[in-house]
Amino acid sequence: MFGGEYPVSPEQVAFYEENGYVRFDNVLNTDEVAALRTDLAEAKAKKNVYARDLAGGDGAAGGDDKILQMLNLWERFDSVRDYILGGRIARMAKALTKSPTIHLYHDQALIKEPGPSAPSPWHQDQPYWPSKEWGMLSCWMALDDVTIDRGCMQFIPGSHKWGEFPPISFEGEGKALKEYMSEEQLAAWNPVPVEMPAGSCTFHHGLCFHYTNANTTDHVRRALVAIFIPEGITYAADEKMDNPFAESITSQKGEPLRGTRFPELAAETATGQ
Ligand SMILES: O=C(O)CCC(=O)C(=O)O
Repeated sequence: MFGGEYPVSPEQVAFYEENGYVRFDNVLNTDEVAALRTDLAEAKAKKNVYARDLAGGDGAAGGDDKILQMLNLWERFDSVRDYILGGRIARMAKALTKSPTIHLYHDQALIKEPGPSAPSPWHQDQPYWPSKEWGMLSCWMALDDVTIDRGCMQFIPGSHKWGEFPPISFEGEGKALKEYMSEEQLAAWNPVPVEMPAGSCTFHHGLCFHYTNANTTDHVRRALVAIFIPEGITYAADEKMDNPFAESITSQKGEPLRGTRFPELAAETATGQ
């Protein structure tokens, strides 16, 4: 499980470059999805991972979370480790970014249970990351069939070309992303929801605006996100907000972003492929 290649076409690379996101179907088979679901359930039950309610609730991993976030499951759970270190999605990130190498920044499970659930507000990821340059990207893997009502990803195509905006609070405080946008950008506001079956994924650029609805269905919505660092990304240190991995960062400001918890996942082969 979790080995092998998923081919990325030149058209998909061009779509990603133009729109800031791209979708891939059936990247994981049903056994792989089942194994990852088992790890997420165990992580949630054990509560020994970095876990919090992104929407600001105080019941992290207690069952009442509106958006349960659990970080770096690859360090503790076998299937997530095989999924991440197996490199299938990292090599897809390498193809999309045309980078000679890909390092992991971190993974995160994002779970919206039926019942209490909140939207993930429109935001960019880049403001939360400790990198100076733009170009880091995420793979959002659906571990359930996702629809708009169940909290599938939605994107504003081309918004990754609009630069970096301030971080947005997931707790419903502070300004919404739209309040920072120009008239021209507001006129181009055209959200694209990406409904897809479990085992399919989207990749999105760290500047691409994205959003998910609250889960208003009777079924859980589980996603496993992996965040990647291509070449040419340096550590911004005090220029960015705090991050949960600051202590593991081994770079000095301005050096390539590297850390003890950021393994290399994909690299050039001897033949340059
Ligand atoms: O799954 C969600 O609700 C939000 C996902 C997200 O913001 C991300 O993967 O960057």
